[in-house]
Amino acid sequence: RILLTGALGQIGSELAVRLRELYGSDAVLTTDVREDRSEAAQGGPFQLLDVTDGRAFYEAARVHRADTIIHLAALLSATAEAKPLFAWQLNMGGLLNALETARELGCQLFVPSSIAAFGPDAPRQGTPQDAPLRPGTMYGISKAAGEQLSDYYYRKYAVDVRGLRFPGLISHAAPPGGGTTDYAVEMYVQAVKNGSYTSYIGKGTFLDMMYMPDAIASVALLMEADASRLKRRSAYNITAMSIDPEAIAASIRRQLPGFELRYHIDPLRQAIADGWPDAIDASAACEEWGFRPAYDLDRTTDEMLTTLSRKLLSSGGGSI
Ligand code: VAH
Repeated sequence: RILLTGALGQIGSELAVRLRELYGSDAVLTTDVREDRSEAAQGGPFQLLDVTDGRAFYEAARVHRADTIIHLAALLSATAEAKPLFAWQLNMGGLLNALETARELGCQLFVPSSIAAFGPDAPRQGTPQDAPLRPGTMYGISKAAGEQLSDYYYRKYAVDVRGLRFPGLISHAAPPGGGTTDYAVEMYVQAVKNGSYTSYIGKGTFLDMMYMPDAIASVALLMEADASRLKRRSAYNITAMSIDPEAIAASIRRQLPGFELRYHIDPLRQAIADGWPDAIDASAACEEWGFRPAYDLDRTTDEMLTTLSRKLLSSGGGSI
C-alpha cells in the first residue's frame, strides 16, 4: 500500500495512474498540498497533506497502512532559486518527515534527486555517479543534502530508501512547474499551438532529458530491484538523451517542417542550466537494476506531438 506525495505535480500525476494500474486504485493514497477535482486527479483515494507537517505525514501513512512512500513534493529549480528559504524548508523538511515516517512505520521510501545535485565543477560529459556534489542552486543543494540524509537513514536505521537523479523530464499529462528544463515541454506545446517557440534556454545548452514513461518505469524498476544488487541507495544517475533546443527543434521539424525556434534568454534559468552537466553516466543504474530507457528524442517527439495535437483538437483549440 502506497502513500504518494506531490501527486498533482509533473511526475506525481503520471506516477499515480501507473501505480494504480500496477497495485490497484485503493492501494495508492495520493496527496498534495492543494486540491484538484479534475477527472485526472481522481481514480483513487486523495487527501490534502502539507509534507512539512510531520505529524500529519505520519498519520496519513499510518491510517492508510502504507508499506511504501513515494515522496515527490518539492520546489523545482527556478522557483527554489526565487524562494530559497521556503525551498529549503519544504524540500528538506518534507524529506526529513518522509524519512522519519518510513523509519517509524517500516516503510520502503522513494526519494527524487536530480542532475541538479551536480555543480559546475563536475565533469560535463559522462558525469560519474561519484562526481563531487557542489551544486550552485538552492534546489541542487537540497537535492545533494537530501541524498546524504537519505543514505544516513539507510546506514543508521536500515530504512529501505532508494532514489534517482532525474534528468529533465518531458511529458504532456501535467504541466511542469518552476523547473529549468521545462522549456522542452513548452516547445512541444507551442509547436502544436503556434508552430513556433521562443526559448529561454540558449542554443548549445545541452542537458540530460527523458520522456516521462521512462522515468515512471525507472521508479517501479528501482523499487522492486533486488536490494542485494544495489551498491548505492539514494542517487542513481539516469538519463535517456543529451539534447539542446536545436536538437528538439530539428526533431519537431521531421513532423512540422515549418516550425520556427527563436531565443530570448532568461539569464536566471540559463545560469542554472549552465551549472548542470551536459550528459551524465547512467551505467550503475544499468548494471545494478537493469535501467534501460525505451524513448530516444525522435520517439519522444512523435509521441508528444501526436498526443498534444489530439488534446488540442479535443479541447477545441483551447488549453493543452
Ligand atoms: C528542474 N525539471 O528543471 C527539474 C529537474 C533536472 C531538472 O530537476 O528543476
